[in-house]
Amino acid sequence: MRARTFTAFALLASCAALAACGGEQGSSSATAPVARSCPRLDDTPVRIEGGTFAMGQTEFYAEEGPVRETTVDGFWIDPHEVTNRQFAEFVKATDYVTVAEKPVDPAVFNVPEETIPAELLLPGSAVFTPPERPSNNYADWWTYTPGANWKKPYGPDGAEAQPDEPVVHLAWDDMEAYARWKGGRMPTEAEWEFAAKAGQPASTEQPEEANSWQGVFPTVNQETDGFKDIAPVGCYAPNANGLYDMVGNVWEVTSDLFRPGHDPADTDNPRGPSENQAYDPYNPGFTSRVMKGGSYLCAPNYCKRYRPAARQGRDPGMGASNVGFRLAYDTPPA
Ligand SMILES: [Ca+2]
Ligand SMILES: [Ca+2]
Repeated sequence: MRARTFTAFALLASCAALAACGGEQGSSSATAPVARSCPRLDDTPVRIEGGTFAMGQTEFYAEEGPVRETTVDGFWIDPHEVTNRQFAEFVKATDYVTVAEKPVDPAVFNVPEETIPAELLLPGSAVFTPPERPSNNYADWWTYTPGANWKKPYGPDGAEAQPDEPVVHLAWDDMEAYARWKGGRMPTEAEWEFAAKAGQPASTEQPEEANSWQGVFPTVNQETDGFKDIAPVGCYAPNANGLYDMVGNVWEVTSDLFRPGHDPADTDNPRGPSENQAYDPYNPGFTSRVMKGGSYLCAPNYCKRYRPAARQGRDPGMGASNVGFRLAYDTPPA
């Protein structure tokens, strides 16, 4: 198992990327919370026929452009984010222990061991902890929390992970291990975005049918979409491909390495940049993966990333309380 590849600084920098960017203030109208029904979903992967689509978007953040016609071959994809129930089946069958459940190797910090705060060496993960006062400093709302892991997504004193909620706090190695066991693989960014757009025009508004953040992030969470934190999968209407929560709820990690912007020439089943070309300005010195679609922390005043084209880099060495995934398949799973 590869050790977590973060420094204390990189931890915070990575967390910035989870909900980052945009500076303008705004607010959502304060309407009554919507009561959601969340039916138990079928886990059967959905066939996505190959096709060509306009990948990327240019109205929001530079890292999402340019828009270019992109072709993707057919594949299958999970209808919803991988859930705690599904991940628990994997753990039960394999006795797998996730990265967040293991002590941290001091060597990964690359500083004298005596300078490392002791709590950063305990097993744990990054948890969103809303500040009491408005802030534009991500360090005010991300906390490395010993004892946080996929079973305790809000930390040891928080609620238990619920079976039909998306699994979070996984590192890249954990996701890959699950994929191997399941007979699937991580989707490419192009596959994920093609499946998420589902032939619809590029969206520009905060969607009603997604778990995002209404109110002024990070202090006022109006919960008008029915959920303050993570929602079970399937509480919002599926997209035209029958896929749930592609936008919002939790970010979804893909197989592509991250760099800001798309290569305009790489349009036939693109798989992202090479390791030499990859670069994540929020996480310099590490090779981040692309994550897609925003999370329950995306708000109009801070992170308009509740869209299929939205993308940010994800430190592969550790998870967070708003990052999950779903699998793609080259053949229909048995
Ligand atoms: Ca919400
Ligand atoms: Ca999602």
